[in-house]
Amino acid sequence: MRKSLLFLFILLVPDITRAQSTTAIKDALGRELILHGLNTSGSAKSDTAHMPWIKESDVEREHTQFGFNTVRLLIFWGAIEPEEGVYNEHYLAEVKKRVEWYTSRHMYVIFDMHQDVFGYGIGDNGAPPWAAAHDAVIKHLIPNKWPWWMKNLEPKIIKSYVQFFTYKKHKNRQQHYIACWQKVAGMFKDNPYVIGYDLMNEPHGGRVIKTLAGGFERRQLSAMYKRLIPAIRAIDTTHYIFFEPRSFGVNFGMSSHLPKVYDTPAGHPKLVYSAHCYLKFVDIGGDYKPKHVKEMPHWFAARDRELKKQQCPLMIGEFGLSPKKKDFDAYLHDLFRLADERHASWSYWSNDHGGWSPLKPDGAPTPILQELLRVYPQATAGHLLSYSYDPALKAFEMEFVSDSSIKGNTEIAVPRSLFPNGYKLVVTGTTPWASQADDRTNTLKISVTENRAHVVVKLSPE
Ligand code: 9MR
Repeated sequence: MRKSLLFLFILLVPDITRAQSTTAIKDALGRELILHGLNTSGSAKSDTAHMPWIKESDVEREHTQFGFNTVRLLIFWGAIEPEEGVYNEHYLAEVKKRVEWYTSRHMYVIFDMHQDVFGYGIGDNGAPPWAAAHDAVIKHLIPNKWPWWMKNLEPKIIKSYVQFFTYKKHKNRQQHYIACWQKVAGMFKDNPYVIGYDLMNEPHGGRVIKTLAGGFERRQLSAMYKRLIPAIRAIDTTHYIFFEPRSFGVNFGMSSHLPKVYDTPAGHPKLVYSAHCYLKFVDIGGDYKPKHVKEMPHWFAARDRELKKQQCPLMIGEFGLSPKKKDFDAYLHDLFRLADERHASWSYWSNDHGGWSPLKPDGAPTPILQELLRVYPQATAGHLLSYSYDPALKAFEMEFVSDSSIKGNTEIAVPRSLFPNGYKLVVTGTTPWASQADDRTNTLKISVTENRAHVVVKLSPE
């Protein structure tokens, strides 16, 4: 009896994983997309103009050398609406300029309405000072040398979050937040490479116990999304909406309590579930220890359960660690392997100068960059069944079912520096097929004429 139960379980498990892959982010041609890129950038939080450090040439480098097709671009409510009801048009124009550095190269932009510790003037960054529960810059009770997140325990920060999420009493705050998003959506709705809007970075409910126990996600966060999503849809019906669970605990691998999020109009959801992966306490300086090796699959298993409810693709909107930590490379390998199995997109935290960044202040790579350079299917003209990349062997494999009604090629990112002596390409399962390497963008285009062919693509060093 036991044996037969086990057999049944083994039979069912692959089906569960396969069910996840039926939902995908798609481009205008109908190709299934996988997004890889950087969070750009942490430094913008404290920059006086709220701008990332990058120049256009840095974007060009990401596009042509690193194989990234996406950026998660930080923007801030406090920068957009520094005074109640007054938008900073200059800031928005500067954002637009940077957006176009990416989108003119056909890289995708995800706007991340960032916040940490509620907002400017009170905690760290995000909301404008006028939206906080306390309107003066406060003297922090938590010492600066403590992990930054601990400031969330300060009473005035808690009160600010609680007021923001208590809609009935403080409608004004959310109404302005919603209007701020509508302003952004109005500016970018016609840019096809702005792929979506990440509604709120790492939502937090203020009261830690209530947040952990689920009340915050079940009621306030879910209700906020129910107001915000239709408001964005009134302006823009085409771009994806990226929504996050609460950050506290979920980032470590605990389960989220967020009820199913619905898009409008019903029946054509364009939603992406965007969770952050920071195993405890790797992100605040710990090494990648054997216990974490077990925790990583737990983090993904929690997301699998949530995706069964949410029924949409997964994005790992943030993950990152110091390259000085022991086994940082194993951490990233494990994360990428599990992400690829689920066809999850990702953006690394963060694109800055030094620290956890893939780049040093002089632009030279840190050891992180080497790990982020991967072969992956940026766009699949059909249904992607599986893909994997082994960084030790530099071996890539993907399987997909072709769809000849899609007027576009399958495109694979092949960062040039991975294959100094070139690579071998083997395509099986269909004839005829053709390939074309774009040396400028480091992408390999594969075209298949047959419909519903089960195509296998393998790539390895020459
Ligand atoms: O890495 C960032 C750290 O240097 C800052 O002090 C802190 C507060 O601004 O933010 C850290 O970045 C976090 C990001 O904003 C949200 N997700 C977790 C990131 C790492 O802790």
